Amino acid sequence: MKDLISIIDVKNYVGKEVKIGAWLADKSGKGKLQFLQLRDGTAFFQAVVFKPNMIEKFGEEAGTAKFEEIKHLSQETSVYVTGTIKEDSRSKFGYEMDVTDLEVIGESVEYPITPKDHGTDFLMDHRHLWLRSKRQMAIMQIRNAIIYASYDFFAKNGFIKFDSPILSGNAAENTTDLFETDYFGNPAFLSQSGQLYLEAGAMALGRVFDFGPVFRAEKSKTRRHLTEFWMMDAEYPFVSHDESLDIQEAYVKAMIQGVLDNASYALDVLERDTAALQKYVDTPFKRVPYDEVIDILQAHEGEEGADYEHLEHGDDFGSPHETWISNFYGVPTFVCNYPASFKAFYMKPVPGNPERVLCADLLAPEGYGEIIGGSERETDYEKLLEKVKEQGLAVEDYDWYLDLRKYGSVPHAGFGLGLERMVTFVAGTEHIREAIPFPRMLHRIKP
Ligand code: ATP
Ligand code: AMO
Repeated sequence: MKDLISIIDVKNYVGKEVKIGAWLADKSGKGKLQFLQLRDGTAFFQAVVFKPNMIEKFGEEAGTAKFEEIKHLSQETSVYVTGTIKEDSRSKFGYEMDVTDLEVIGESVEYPITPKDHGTDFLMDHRHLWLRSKRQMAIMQIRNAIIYASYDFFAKNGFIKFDSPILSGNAAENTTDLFETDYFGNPAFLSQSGQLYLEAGAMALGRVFDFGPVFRAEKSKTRRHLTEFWMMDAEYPFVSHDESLDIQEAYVKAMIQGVLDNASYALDVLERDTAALQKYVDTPFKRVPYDEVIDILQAHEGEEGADYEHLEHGDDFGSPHETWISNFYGVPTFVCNYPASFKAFYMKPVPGNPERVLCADLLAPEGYGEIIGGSERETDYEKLLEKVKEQGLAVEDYDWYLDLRKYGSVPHAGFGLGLERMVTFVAGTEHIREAIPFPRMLHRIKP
């Protein structure tokens, strides 16, 4: 509607009378005063209704009736509120409104989510309403700032947006967590990653990126796993593994800076340590070979906080190892050159050490664990064919992918970043379920 302003912008209207479209998040008051907590998706703030002002404006009878109506408004009633903006140093937000008029748009029946504590299952069952809370609004604003910073980074660095398909005839990552569907009588799979298609894109268009939903039938109930999540995938030709890490580091820093610059209100709501975030932007990320990480894990085993299982060289990390490593370094850390034995078929071996591959996982600090997986890709047709066979994949499913190595194969690398893991880390929240509007997990597909 014309002439409405957003709550986040009220700082520009001090001393002026403005109109806001909002919902009533909470209300309190006594005697001649009512305090309304209003929200409009941009921010929350307080509007004050003073009965004598209502009477002065509307007359004794109508003014009293208006004040009584306001006093009895229920939570989540939608309203147009008109009033004068003033600075208020007592509130954290810094501004409030002296109400001169209020018009109800839509009434609200008894609202299930009251400003008291509810259990996680209850909140998840009411996700469509839970999203209206201040905390969820802040997390979604951070998600949005990350997405915009992402597009900005790719645009400024010469990447073309290249859309990979969601329905696919082959696995991209592994064959164990595929969602299968019926495609006119034949099996098809929901995409686990757009990577293989992006490699075709890179050979056609140069630097490419893709942002879309991916699906993994993860039977895990960790705080880091969803079955449907959004992945930022990028692929670039003529780039080595080390240069690829430079790109990833610059990308992650650009996203964090984008949130610091454009979502400061949300960070404030979540009480996120912004000095720590700024440090991650200003400090070089660490790059540590997998084998060195194993040595460090072994050396610290049994110490306080290091109660993870013993690992030998060649073993994969479990969640407790990842959490510990990610705390240990204090800044985002690339763990490089993992064993080929548990990594995907398309990764290129380390020259002179075929048991290790030119890959890296980026672990976020503060115990957040892996946020990016990336690698340099095998470019040789025969070696790639051998890997496909070795991992028990059907060669005929990958003929198109193998073709990419027949017609002008070049060194190339790329990575995939799980958006919701990035959001959880930057927002400083506990569980990945809050990082996406409607989370899909092992036991959750509704609402
Ligand atoms: P993620 O690994 O997080 O699923 P990814 O696709 O890179 O992403 P892997 O590299 O196979 O997966 O696993 C990395 C880490 O993810 C593991 O070390 C572990 O921390 C965690 N993880 C993966 N699957 C499970 C599971 N089913 N249960 C608990 N943790 C898991
Ligand atoms: P990978 O399998 O490591 O790599 O996945 C990339 C990133 O996706 C995120 N992620 C998840 N997020 C939420 N829920 C899950 N179940 C989940 N699984 C993974 C993580 C992870 O780092 N094709 C490669 C990328 C590439 O090399 O280009 C790939 O998919 O943040």
